[in-house]
Formats: sequence, structure tokens, C-alpha cells
Amino acid sequence: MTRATSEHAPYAGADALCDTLLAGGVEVCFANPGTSEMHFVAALDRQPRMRCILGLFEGVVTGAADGYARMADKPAVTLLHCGPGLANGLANLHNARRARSPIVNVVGDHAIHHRAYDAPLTSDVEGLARPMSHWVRSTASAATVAQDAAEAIRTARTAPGKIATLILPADAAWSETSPGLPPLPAPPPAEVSAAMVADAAAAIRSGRRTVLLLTGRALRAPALATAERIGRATGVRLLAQQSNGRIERGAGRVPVERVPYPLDGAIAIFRDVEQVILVGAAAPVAFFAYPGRPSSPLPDGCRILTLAEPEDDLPGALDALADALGVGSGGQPLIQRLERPAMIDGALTPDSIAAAVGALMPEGAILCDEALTSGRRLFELTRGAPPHDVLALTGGSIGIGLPLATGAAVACPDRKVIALQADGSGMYTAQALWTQAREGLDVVTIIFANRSYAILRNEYRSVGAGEPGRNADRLFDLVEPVIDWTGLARSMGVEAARVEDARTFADRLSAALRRKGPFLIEAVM
Ligand SMILES: Cc1ncc(C[n+]2csc(CCOP(=O)(O)OP(=O)(O)O)c2C)c(N)n1
Repeated sequence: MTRATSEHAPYAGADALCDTLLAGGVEVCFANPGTSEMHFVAALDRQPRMRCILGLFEGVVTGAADGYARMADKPAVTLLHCGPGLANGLANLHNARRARSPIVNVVGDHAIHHRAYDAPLTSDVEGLARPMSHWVRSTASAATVAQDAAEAIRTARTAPGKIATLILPADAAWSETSPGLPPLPAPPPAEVSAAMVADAAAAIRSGRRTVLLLTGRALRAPALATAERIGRATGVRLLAQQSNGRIERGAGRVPVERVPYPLDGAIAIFRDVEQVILVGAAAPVAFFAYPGRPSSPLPDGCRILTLAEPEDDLPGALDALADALGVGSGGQPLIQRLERPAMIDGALTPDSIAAAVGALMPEGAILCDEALTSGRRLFELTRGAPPHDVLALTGGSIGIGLPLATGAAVACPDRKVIALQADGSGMYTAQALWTQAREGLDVVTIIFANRSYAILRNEYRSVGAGEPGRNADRLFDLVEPVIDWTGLARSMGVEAARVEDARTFADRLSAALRRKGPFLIEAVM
């Protein structure tokens, strides 16, 4: 592990960090650095193998690292500046944590001797990091950087994927040390116990109406194929958790429905269900509490069993369950046929947009879904499209869609990324468009410009707050002034078009999908 160019500078803690990251397979650095990180930047500069990508806000940096991890199945490193830089990135680390994405954060901090002076950027970095990280360590000196970095990478790579935050004091980065360590192997995902498999098998054999609730690696095509065999042989119903980091779906794959977001929809889907078997999933809950409504959508008395915890080998657990049930591989699998939706002409609506996406999206597309109220039928209208992945908003913290698409496009340069983006949420991290332009990323962004926080209007009523009046309206409307998304995109180097009817939208989408590079369509509804 030696750096690519030998400058006169001595080998420093920052070089050991960079080399340890590369040796651990971490090859992309999403960054927004400051003064305390300059020596790490210098080490990155000496290491051309590390791809450095600037995000113009830390929420872009962390959201992009999440998108990258979901598609690359390995961590990127983020570079963040002190406590405030990390704090700016926390919301999307929350989403990444819920997606169970592997990420290594490097947060620069003051040199250790400088902390006593309480300079303006001094803060409790560990305290800020802890709630959104599975592992936090402030490295003590240049001599400990490599070991700490190797542990951070191992943690991040531990199933199902974890957030590891390494705090790097400036003097640990700039002081001389010896070259980094070889990677520490991450433990394989745990095998589920024979008892858990036997319990699940017995529950299924009981003949009670059962749902197998899936997430994580259980939503990749091979595991879904196993789940389908179990379902077909036993009558168990397959469902995906409400929001999932990644689902492999489309023509030729096993179709799986998701638990709906609206509580009534979730209650309806579980009506009559007597038992739910969790495969890496959490027991279903209402997204929020509503006065007089239940917190769980499950019927009274519904039993919850766990076949596999999130850290377990989920495909292996499904294989073991299939074996325990004596489910063979014969018969005709229930596979999704290629079945594109018909286009819908006329006014531009969420459905006409989703139908056009389903009709036109290419094989291998990656859909990043932060469409919120405009995306309710998106899943249904893309079901029979060619094979693709869907990445969802996993932690309810809006502002991840554009960064997520950015990171996914870095991980998969040969695939088309389609960002389905509600306008209000898009404004949280619109700067991601600049990164897409600078890196030449192949992302088509569709802005659902309903010019409103539409979901909050519904929620206002659902929680029993009544009808919005003037002040509430002022908090839900995105008019006066209207946001000019095409101007915004162009100002950051992304070509864009505004459309107001379904046919023009389909034409624009089709053209955008045929070309390479970022393009934004502002769909005014
Ligand atoms: C970080 C964060 N801040 C605030 C919220 C509350 N919130 C939920 S949805 C929403 C507005 C969404 O509007 P938009 O993205 O335009 O989607 P629409 O409701 O119009 O479909 C807000 C502010 C949140 N979920 N996360």
C-alpha cells in the first residue's frame, strides 16, 4: 500500500487513512471539506485511484454515499467538516441508516492541542455523530489512524450495512506515520438458527393466513425467487416492508407488493392476516400516530414471528425455510410478464407521468423515488417494465432523492437513473444537480411540480386539525414565488425542459432517456 505519486511530503496519518480506505475497497469519496481536512485532501490528491466528488451541501454528500452504497453494495467514504458539517449531513445519514447502507464517514476536527482554545468550530462531534452511527471513534494520533480506519470499514461492511464515523483530528492527519494496514475482513452475515426456521415452518404448516414480510437482501431477485416458491407451495403471501433501500423488480422477476404508506391501505392489506413472519423486516407500524387510530395496522391477535433479523443471511434464511417445508424447485413460477402500461394523454397528472415512465424506461433503470403524493401509483405502473431497481425514501426525512440518484449514477455508470422527485423535497438538496452536471452523470430527473407540500394538507386533516386556513396555507403552498426548476437546473449546468401536458412530457422523457448525461423535466401539474 503505497501512494501513487511520491512527493517530498512525509507519509502522514492522512496517507495511511487514504491507503487503508483503498485497500478496503473504498474508492469513492463524496466530500465537502474545510481547513481541518486539508491534509486529508492533500493525501487524496496524492492518490489518483480515489475518485473525489464534491457535494455543495453535506446532505448531498451523505445522500449520495447512500445511493452509491445501495447500488454498489459497498461503502463510499464521506469527508465532512467538523461538527457543523456532519450536522448538515445527518438527515440523510438517518435515511441511510434506515436503508441499512454501509457508509464510512470521515469527519475532520481541530488538532487535539487546539481543542482547549474553544475556537469557533469546536463542538461535540462524537455526540453529534452517535445517534446516526453504529460506530464512532475519534482517532488518537497518526499512529492509530490506519487501525481505526480498518475497523470503520469492517463495521460499515458488516451485514446488513452500517454507518461508521471516524473523527480525524487535523494533527493525526498531518503527523508522520508508517503505511496503512491490510483490510480487516467483515464477518459474514449470521445464519439463522434451526429453531427460528422450524418455528416459521411450523407456523406456515398450521394453515393460518400468513404474510412473509421481506426487506433488504430478501428483495433481490434470487431471494425473491425462493420466497415465490415458498408462497406458491404453501399459500403464504409475500409482501415487502413499506419502504426499502432497494428492490429488484420488473419483467422476468417475482413481483412483490409493498405495505402502503396510508394507514387505511396498510390496515386493508393485513385484514384477515393471522400471522406475519419477518424476514429482515420490522413489524409493520403506522408512519405517524393519528388521534383515535391504531399504531399498528395488524389485526388484533395477529401473531408476529421472526425468521431472520436484519443482520442475518436473509437469502440463506429463505433457502432454509424452503428446505424445512420441503418446497422443491418444480412447477411454474409466478413471474412478472413484460407488460408496459398504456400512455395516458391529456393533462399532466401523477398517473400520466408514471404511465409514461412505465412505458418508456429502459432495462436496468434505477428509479429513485421521492415522488411522495405524486408517486402513489408509480410502483403499480412500472411493475411490468423491463427489469429495474427501485430505491425509496427509507427514513421519512425528505431531501434525499436528488443525492440518492447522484450516488446511484456514480455506482452504476452504465445504467439509466431516473429520479422521481417531488418539488418540495427536491428543494432541500437541489445542489445535487450541480454534482450531476460536473460528473456527467446519467440521470433524468422528473420534478413533480405541484407547487405545494401536498402531503401535509392531507396529514393536517388526518390528524384532526381541521381545514387549513390562511396561516396553514402559507406553510403548505409553494407559490408566490413559483420555483423555476428549469432555470435552477440550467444555472447548475443541467439541461432542462418545462412541460405541461402528457404528450409533450412523453416526448421529452423519451428524448432524455435516449441521450447520455443529466437532464431535468419540470412537470407542471
Ligand atoms: C427533513 C424533513 N423535514 C420536514 C419533513 C416534513 N414533511 C413531510 S412531507 C413534506 C412536504 C413534501 O412536499 P413535496 O416534496 O412537494 O411532496 P408532495 O407532498 O407535494 O407530494 C414535509 C415538509 C420531513 N418529512 N423531513
